[in-house]
Amino acid sequence: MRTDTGHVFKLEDYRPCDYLIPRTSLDFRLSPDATHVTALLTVERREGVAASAPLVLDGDGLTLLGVVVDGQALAAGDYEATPDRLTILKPPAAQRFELRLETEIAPSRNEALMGLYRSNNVYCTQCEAEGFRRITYFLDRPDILSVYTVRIEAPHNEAPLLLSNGNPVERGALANGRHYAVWHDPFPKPSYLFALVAGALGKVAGSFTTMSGREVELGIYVESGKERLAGYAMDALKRSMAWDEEAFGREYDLDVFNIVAVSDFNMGAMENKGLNVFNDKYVLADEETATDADFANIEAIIAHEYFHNWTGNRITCRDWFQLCLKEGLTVYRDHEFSADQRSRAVKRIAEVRTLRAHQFPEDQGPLAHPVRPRRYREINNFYTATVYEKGSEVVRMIRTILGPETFRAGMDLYFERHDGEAATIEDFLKVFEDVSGRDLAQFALWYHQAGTPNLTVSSAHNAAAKEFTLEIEQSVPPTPSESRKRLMHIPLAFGLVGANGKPVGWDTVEGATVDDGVIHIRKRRHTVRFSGVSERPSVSLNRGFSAPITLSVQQKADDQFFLAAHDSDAFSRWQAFNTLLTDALIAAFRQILGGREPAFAARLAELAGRIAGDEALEPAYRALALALPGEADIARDIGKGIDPDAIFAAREALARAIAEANRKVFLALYDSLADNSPFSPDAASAGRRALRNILLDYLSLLADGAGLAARHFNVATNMTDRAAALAVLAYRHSGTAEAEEALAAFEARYRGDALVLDKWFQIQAGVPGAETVEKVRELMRHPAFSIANPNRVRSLIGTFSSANQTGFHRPDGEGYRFFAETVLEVEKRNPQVAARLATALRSWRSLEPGRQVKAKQALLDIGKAENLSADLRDIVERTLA
Ligand code: 0A1
Ligand code: ZN
Repeated sequence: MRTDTGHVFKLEDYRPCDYLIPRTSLDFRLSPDATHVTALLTVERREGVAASAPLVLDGDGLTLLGVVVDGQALAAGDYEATPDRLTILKPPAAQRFELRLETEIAPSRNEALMGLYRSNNVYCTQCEAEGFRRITYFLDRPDILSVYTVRIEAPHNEAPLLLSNGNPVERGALANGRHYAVWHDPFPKPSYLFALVAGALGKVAGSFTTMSGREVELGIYVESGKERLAGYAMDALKRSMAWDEEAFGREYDLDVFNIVAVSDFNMGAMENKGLNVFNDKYVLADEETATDADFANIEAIIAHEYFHNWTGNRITCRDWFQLCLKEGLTVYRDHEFSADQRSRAVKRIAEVRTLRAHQFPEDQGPLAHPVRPRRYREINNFYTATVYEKGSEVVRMIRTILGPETFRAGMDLYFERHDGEAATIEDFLKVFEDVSGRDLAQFALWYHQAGTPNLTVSSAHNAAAKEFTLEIEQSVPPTPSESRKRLMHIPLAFGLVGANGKPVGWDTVEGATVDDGVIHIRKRRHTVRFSGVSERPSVSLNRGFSAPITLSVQQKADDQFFLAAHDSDAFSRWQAFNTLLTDALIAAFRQILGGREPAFAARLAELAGRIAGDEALEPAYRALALALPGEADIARDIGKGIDPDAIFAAREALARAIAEANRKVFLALYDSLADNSPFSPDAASAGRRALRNILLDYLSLLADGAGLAARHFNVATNMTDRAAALAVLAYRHSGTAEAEEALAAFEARYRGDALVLDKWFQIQAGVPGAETVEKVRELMRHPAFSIANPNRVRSLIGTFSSANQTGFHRPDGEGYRFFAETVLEVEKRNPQVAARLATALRSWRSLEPGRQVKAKQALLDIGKAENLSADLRDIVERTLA
């Protein structure tokens, strides 16, 4: 485990390396406890660098067996080796030389799951961000691009399959039942994209003909016997390949494209060139084992990793500060893909919900950082919602500002100008400036400045003068180490809506540039005057969520109700209803804290009923509208003095009020949505299931709710319905015979399938209330649970600490104590997963004082542990700062 050196990496310290490595040949003799790695590196001194400059290579926990330079073994005084660094003190005078390194590593003992490790008897690698240095010494940084040739040797019976990046070149049998394979990747790549997989796996084969007519062989490798579960992933891959050609003109470039699913993986998946490695959760699916949400995630992640081939691999990042260059852009691309494959409006609402749930709290708390950070201690901790999701929103805003054609021209220029390079955010912005002739300097603050901007908006209508006015003021809140903020360029899409629901036009507008339905906010204050507006319109703001901001709108509830029923922009219509729900929940929270019964306006529940039954709206949209803001969303909008029990009570009360007011409509709709047709994971069918399942959630609050949910569970023919019913039983009817029976039946049915059992862990970890912490402790002793497996840890401990507000934030602090102890237990094996878990306490300062003290103590307790990893120390110290 890498302990903290305290070193802070700074963007302004970037310097190109003195040396390059244009060619890398690797030879692996695989063995679980002693894998022998020989690296033959062609090293080139950069023009102008003195011959005396030492060559300093990165390592991490390596055992060096030998160093040879240009065929000569180095004498002891010619180099210095530690497990974490190899320095060639006096490299040869020639500009180019060959360095041969031998190292030995133990994949079976690698529990951090970085570098070369074993998962389920399969050898696999994870090198992003700095895992390659756990395999051999190297210039392990993304601006060192090298052409790799890889030879892998292993016993045939243990590892019949030998895969690496690029195209297969050669394979053959050796003595003693051993065999080998050679792979060559002609595209220069950084070390973080290196991959190797070896083992016994089942294969699903496919093929794709590219736009220029080349045949690409596709392979998805999974645990033997699970091939049937990879069909959806294969289909998603082919659709992704076709979409990238059509939407961005990007063609695949190798003869083969392989995906391997492994069961121990720190993140979702990894875009290694020509050999993507996936967490098996994002590959394996059928109706029996996967929910509709799982299918949608698989489609999105398969696409995401594939799209990295151009945005990340062909054009990579100069340094890790530029991570959003590949991640923000690739998330944007996968969002667009899913929007095209499914319903655009529904997809957009789901994206915004995710952004608000994960990125907003990050941006508003102690871990806030710019989309392109300027400092880091541990890069693993910067694979964040800000870099990914806000990074994607920034790309979307560029498209909004420039328009679709100019945006596409900019992307074309980006691919043309930077192919084969390690680029920066400045390079990316420059292509859009060049194609549009615009200055994006103020816009660039979206990359450089942390914090969620807020717009305060008020409106006035002067009937006599036929003038409608918007007063808009921007502010960007202070964030850690950035107390003063500069004014941003915010593209605010909007519409004026008349009493008949139709758009209201105007004659002239002054006070801001208004262009194609977008007000360009650039100053602190804008008074935007629309002339020729005779009737007072309702104003629909941030349509399509054109900018990742918060809005404080002085708007009458009548206007919100009107927009929730009539806004022609589907996103804003959803937003209007969601704002009404949030406002009602916050009011109820305050009533509860004041010792009163919460009360809700009857028209809110009525509107919920009307939306539920509105056949003009897609079922998936209706389901999203009916989903009440989550407890954490409500907490975020309240801001401080959070008592999660009061929020929970407010939310339950509103759910009950809506259910009671709409019992008949909901029941009739619930019955009419019952579906006996064969299962299909398509978006329309999934939308109908989503609507029916949210209706079940409401109906379960009424008489015989447990019975209804139990019947739903028992007759379910797919995992979406089964898991939804189980969650309803566990959350709302915990401890009843119905809930206990369903939980037991689920466990019995899926006992042998850890991935499915994760849902069972997850549902139980999410059960609201004080008892859950004990239940989670008990489940950690379940035979299917393993603290070494990231999926198990995330399902049980991650769900408890980041999604169970009342359980985790138990007033006596027991949730926090369990959390501190468990994070440290996970950290012993896997610091990266532990650090991610630890972010669950990032909003501790918004809690009410009693819980705040206890949460802080838990963080201090983690911080006191000896030999804390760099990963965990970084999170704990920033959270407490
Ligand atoms: N680049 C991957 C994410 C990823 C990052 C780090 C990892 O290390 C454990 C693994 C994966 C992506 O964006 O999909
Ligand atoms: Zn990515």
